[in-house]
Amino acid sequence: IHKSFHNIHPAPSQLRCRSLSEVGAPRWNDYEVPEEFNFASCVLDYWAQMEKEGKRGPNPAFWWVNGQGDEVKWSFREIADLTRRTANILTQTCGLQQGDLLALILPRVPEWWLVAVGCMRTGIIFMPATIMLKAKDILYRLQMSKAKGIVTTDTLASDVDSMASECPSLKTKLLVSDHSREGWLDFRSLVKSASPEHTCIKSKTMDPMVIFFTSGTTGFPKMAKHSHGLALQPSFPTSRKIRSLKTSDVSWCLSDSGWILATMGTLVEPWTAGCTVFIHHLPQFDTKVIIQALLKYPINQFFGAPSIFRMILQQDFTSIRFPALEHCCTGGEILWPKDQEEWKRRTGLLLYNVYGQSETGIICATLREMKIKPGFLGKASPPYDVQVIDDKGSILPPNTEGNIGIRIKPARPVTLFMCYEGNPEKTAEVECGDFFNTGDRGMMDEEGYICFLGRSDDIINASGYRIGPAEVESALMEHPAVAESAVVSSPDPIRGEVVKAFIVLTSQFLSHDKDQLTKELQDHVKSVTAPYKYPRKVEFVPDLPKTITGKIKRKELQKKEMGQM
Ligand code: BCO
Repeated sequence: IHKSFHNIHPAPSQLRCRSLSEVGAPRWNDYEVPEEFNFASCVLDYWAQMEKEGKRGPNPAFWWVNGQGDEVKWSFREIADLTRRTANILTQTCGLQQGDLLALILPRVPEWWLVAVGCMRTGIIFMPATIMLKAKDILYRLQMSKAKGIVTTDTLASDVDSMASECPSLKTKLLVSDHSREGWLDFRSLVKSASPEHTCIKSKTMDPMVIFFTSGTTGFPKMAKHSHGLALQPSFPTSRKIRSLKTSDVSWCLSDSGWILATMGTLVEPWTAGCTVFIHHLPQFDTKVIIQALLKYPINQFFGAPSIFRMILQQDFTSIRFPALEHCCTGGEILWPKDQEEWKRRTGLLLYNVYGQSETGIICATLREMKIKPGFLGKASPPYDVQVIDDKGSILPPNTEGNIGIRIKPARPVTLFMCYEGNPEKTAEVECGDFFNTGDRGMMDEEGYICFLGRSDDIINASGYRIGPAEVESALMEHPAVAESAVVSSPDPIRGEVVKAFIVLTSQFLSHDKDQLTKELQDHVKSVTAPYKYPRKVEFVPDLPKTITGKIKRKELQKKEMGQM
């Protein structure tokens, strides 16, 4: 196990000599791909062994708090033990097998990490999703994926029960709760009695590991399927320099457990470096709680969407010093130069930008050792060769606007998604010559720094959430007041963008109070789909601009919204 890890993994400096003397010259580099890789056995079990040998230091590997005095601290050895137990629950008690799909819909509770790693150990493909999902969203995911299992909490269990008959593939339901529920396996009891003996599968690097649902302009979310190779990304020498994490670091990445940012930023990346993952349960986003946590705990690495930094800066302080904080990193949506300036002025800290997607992990980054260029994402992060391309896939010269593309020919990077599961058309659609077209517009300067210039399609990125307009329009259409709607992005000083709905009312609602109706429609969207998608802005219009064939011209509304018309 250790040999295979060190062959691909640059161990922390104090361990490097030992690993070199053990295995000879390392053969890893930014592009090399081992035939077999499993994050659980190659990385976590390695750190558990280092702990056993007294070579890691006393910091916990996992540190969870909930703000009400509850705290969980686990070492790597404890995580290894608990995730092996989880692996046994998944295979023996639930009867799941390598290649089966499991929906993982939990808030930030410690069990999320156990189930994710338990899946890695068994080859069960996990599908993280936000706890904000509503019944219909879950039904769609279960039916699309033909998931054989689901892990969730009391909040969603009754929704799942009400639709289980429509999901014939669903065989097993695991509940993470302090109470039991009929028809559900009780994870917390099972983990206590499960055997800690388990042999991790020998996964091929290109075997599937995880699926993220990701929104598009049309239709409902697609399933971006990733191999175990995704978990190799933080092992690559350049990626390690993004945050330069070390074993003594305490890293807090504030992402909902449903996004790729959680899988990478709260699990794979920090644990590759052997550092402490700090998690605050934070069921409701609260800026004051974040500030208090940064003041109270020895968090020295902080990662969150730009909106989170902007929301912190909205608080009433002229200057603040977080005692332990050294490095701040942000990504997931646009970061404005003024955010970086303001953060530096008021906290004394630099704010580093990274850029990625559910399909890719991190594509570009401003490494900790690089100079920050305000307004730029940073440079391509290997294994990605990132270029700005035209619509035919030809590379454009520096300082020319085009599509941000990732080279996939002659070789597809191991960390890039494998495909949109069950959707070869959409998978083919995002290929453009020798490149994967991210759908983002950008420009590269002479030094290789890339800047983000917006989406080429209608996807909305509201405070780091990727939202397909069709999903919101379809939710609105369920309300009797809505005859037609068009949903676009609208600029917002804090959230970067917000969802705006242009609505044509049905005749019986024309005389209704507009403020009341706005609130009613917002609440309606929150109740039928994940609430982060609700239109924060609503405008009632007599009609919508359309093409001659009757297609709504979202672009026209969008341009108006951006003040370009
Ligand atoms: O704004 P409101 O208060 O009216 O509504 C909020 C919530 O109160 C509400 N809500 C939540 N759960 C609910 C509910 N309503 C009904 N029932 C429930 N169960 O829904 C609204 C949620 O909106 P929000 O999350 O946008 O707003 P909030 O709470 O102010 O949070 C702000 C942020 C910044 C914390 C949040 O937007 C956020 O976490 N953004 C980051 C997203 C992210 O991590 N993106 C990264 C994706 S991965 C990636 O891009 C790849 C690579 C780097």
